[in-house]
Amino acid sequence: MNQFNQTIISLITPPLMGAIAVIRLSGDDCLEITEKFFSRKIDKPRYAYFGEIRNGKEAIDQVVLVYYKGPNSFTGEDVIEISCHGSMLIAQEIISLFVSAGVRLAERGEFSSRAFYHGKIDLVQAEAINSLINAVTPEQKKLSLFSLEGETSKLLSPLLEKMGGLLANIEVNIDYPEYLDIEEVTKERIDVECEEMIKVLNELLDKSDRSQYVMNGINIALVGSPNVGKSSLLNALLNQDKAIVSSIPGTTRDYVEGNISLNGLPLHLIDTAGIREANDPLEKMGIDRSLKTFDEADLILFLLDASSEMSQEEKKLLSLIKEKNKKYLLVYNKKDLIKTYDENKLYISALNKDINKLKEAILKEFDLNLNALSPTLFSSRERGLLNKARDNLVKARDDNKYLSLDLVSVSLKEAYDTLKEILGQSVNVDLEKEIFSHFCVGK
Ligand SMILES: Nc1nc2c(ncn2[C@@H]2O[C@H](COP(=O)(O)OP(=O)(O)OP(=O)(O)O)[C@@H](O)[C@H]2O)c(=O)[nH]1
Ligand SMILES: [Mg+2]
Repeated sequence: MNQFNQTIISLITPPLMGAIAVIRLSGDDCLEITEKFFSRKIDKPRYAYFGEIRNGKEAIDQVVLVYYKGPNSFTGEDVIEISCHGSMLIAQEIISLFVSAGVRLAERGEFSSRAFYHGKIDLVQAEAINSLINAVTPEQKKLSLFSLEGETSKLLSPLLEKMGGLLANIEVNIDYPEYLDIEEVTKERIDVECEEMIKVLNELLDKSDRSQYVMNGINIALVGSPNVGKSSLLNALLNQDKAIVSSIPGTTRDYVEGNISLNGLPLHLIDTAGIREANDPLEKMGIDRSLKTFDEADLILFLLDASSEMSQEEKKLLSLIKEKNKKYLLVYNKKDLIKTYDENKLYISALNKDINKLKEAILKEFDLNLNALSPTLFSSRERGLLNKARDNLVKARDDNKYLSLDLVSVSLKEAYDTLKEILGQSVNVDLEKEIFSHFCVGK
């Protein structure tokens, strides 16, 4: 039996008291079942009906009800949305009434997965519903909306067309070598086309890498010797007295974290224990933790005291940072204590909250034009598949140098299928379950 035959129901607004709560039903018999409980006949789709939901003779609530006839609905099936008064008791009573009539409670993401199965949306759009719900910055919202509206999926169309065309031509060449009027697919053509497609995929991947900063934020570790002002800088950036500041070196032991939005870019800041040769076991543990933050950081702010020379220990720390191959900025704090400045250095005063130059430097380091965001494949699933498609194309291009057409076409086909998988056109069922299980109930 088709799993979609059964009508499902769920509250689609938060499970909290509010003015209105909305309950959604989706499935073939949702109209028939609703009419058992609704005080009026529902004869027109997309029309708001005001009436009562009744359990026998007893009224449960006055509601406004809209019927969407499939396929012109979110899921592609018949859908009914009931807006009742926002008491969870009322919502529960209505839902129980429908469940007693054979309707099943929807699972997480089940409305969206039905929309996907009925071809209303592709998998990129389905994932975007979730990221749109979770968006907290305008930039995250914008990227999610591009995907939901299908703009992001369109990025793949020219690639799929080109790859499909090349594959079809190769197949004809292999299958019908005797026909002279068939255009021959030369090694040169395969090489040129693969190169072009690899370039496009690399650009998509590069854009996708950068979108991670917008979607997931940037991890920034504040590191340096004790007493250089790391905790003061954290407080200045957060505009809050979060970390303890003192003139005693070794004040911070455990790391202290905080989040800010810098011109729409989410920053996750980690203030760490000052790094030095320490005897105190607690301080040593703190220092070990500081060193671990290096690995998670997208950017390391290496703080120095502008009023003193770089110490041997700091020089060692700097080479350690360089070894990690991470983005880093040398930040000279306590600018207020010096009189002459080197124009190539970045000076701040955490104490005086004189940190604008640092903010500018951080934005420059990531070079994200947040005002000109464009559609991007940003989820980890999409990024993984993009990478796989690119690797397969690289293999096809390399195989083309030594191997026969039929072997080259194997990797090319793999790349083609992988791109289709991004859209959900050749996806396996478990993967979809994995995607939709991250959704909230009611979506
Ligand atoms: N003059 C001046 N003093 C500062 C500045 N920033 C911090 N300080 C002082 O430097 C001392 C140490 O500051 P913290 O922020 O605790 O330094 P830290 O790097 O977190 O130190 P540890 O936690 O011990 O590693 C405090 O007395 C601060 O007031 C600054 O810009 N100018
Ligand atoms: Mg500190």
